[in-house]
Amino acid sequence: MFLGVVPLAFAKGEPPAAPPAAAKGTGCKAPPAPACSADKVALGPATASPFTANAGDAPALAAADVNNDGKTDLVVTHTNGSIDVMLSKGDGTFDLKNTDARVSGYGLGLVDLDGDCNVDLVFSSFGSRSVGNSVDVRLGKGTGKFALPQNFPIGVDNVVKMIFTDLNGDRRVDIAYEGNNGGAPSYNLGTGKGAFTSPTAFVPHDPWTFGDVTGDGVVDLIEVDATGARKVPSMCVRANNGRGQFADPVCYELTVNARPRFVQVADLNGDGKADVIVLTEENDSWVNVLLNLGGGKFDDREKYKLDFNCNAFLATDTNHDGKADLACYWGNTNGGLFVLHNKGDGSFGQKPEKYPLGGDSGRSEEVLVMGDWLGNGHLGFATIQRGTDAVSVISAECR
Ligand SMILES: [Ca+2]
Ligand SMILES: [Ca+2]
Ligand SMILES: [Ca+2]
Ligand SMILES: [Ca+2]
Repeated sequence: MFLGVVPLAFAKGEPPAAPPAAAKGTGCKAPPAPACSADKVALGPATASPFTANAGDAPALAAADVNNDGKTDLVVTHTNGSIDVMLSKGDGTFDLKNTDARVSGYGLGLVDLDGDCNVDLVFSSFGSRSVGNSVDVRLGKGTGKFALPQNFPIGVDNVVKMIFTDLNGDRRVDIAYEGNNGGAPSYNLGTGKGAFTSPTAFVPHDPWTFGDVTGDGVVDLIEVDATGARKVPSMCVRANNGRGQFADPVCYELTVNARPRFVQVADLNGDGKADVIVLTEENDSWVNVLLNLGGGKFDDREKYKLDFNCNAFLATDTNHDGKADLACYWGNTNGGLFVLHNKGDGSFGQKPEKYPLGGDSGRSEEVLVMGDWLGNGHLGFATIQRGTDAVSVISAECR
């Protein structure tokens, strides 16, 4: 599991509750208008942005504008229990501040929980100072600083995946997660004030995510069942009844019989219906595209063989045409960031663009996040550069 899905999940979730009249901060401003047309945008080259050295491994990375200046910032967790807040300077470099915390896991999220327009920080705690099976919430002040932690019990230990979205249609952000140390994947509903209620297990097949594929305005549970209960791996929709309870699965067989690794939900053909993309891998990697026909019914229309592997995989609109593209990070010496451009109808016929990131991550799953590092309205990418105490940042520049 990796945490690269988290920022994308923010984008797909319902917005947090409307800010109170006396709200401070400017974080609810619209993002900067694109400074140039998509054909003038060029990604890269990758630059290394150092984080705190010798703070242990950096398992998680998240991106959001934490000081409300229109430029996306980064947060990195360390296995020594501390957190780096990296404020974007707007030129592809960052101002770094290391804060003591009690983290060392993959559970990290940046999301506005209390609707004050300031991004808040959520992280799982484990290790010697942890409060077991819990997350810490630190409410953002909109300046890049965060209030003291509030601790909330969750259903698992050792979180390896966290998704923030609204599961019960009350426009308050909820948290869903899974761990690798026992306990079923669960969710806690958000109160809209930065707190969470008690955990509810929902037991999905892996990989899983959320997206509104039935078009009723509430996110459904999307999972890939490769347990052998079905002949071949199948993408399954479990419709949300609007209260965070999921119906029995309705499944669609994939045409590639290989191990599912990642699932993403995004509109690929611009018809307003959320489509599903499953990345499967055996010896070869395949992108399986399932277009939403409406009412939660799917057509397994296309599959694409990749000549590379993916340690992280995102469906994301890179050129502002309303149709999601695909991004894959392969942490291999021959690897890098690969972007597959959507032709506009949900097909991916063109050769992927490759952006070298340097080094071998040596991991099977990695983190890939997106952000407007320059404040120019265009999204670039970032990932952790293993072994160098740095984040690799690819900016989207207007040329
Ligand atoms: Ca910022
Ligand atoms: Ca907040
Ligand atoms: Ca909610
Ligand atoms: Ca669609």
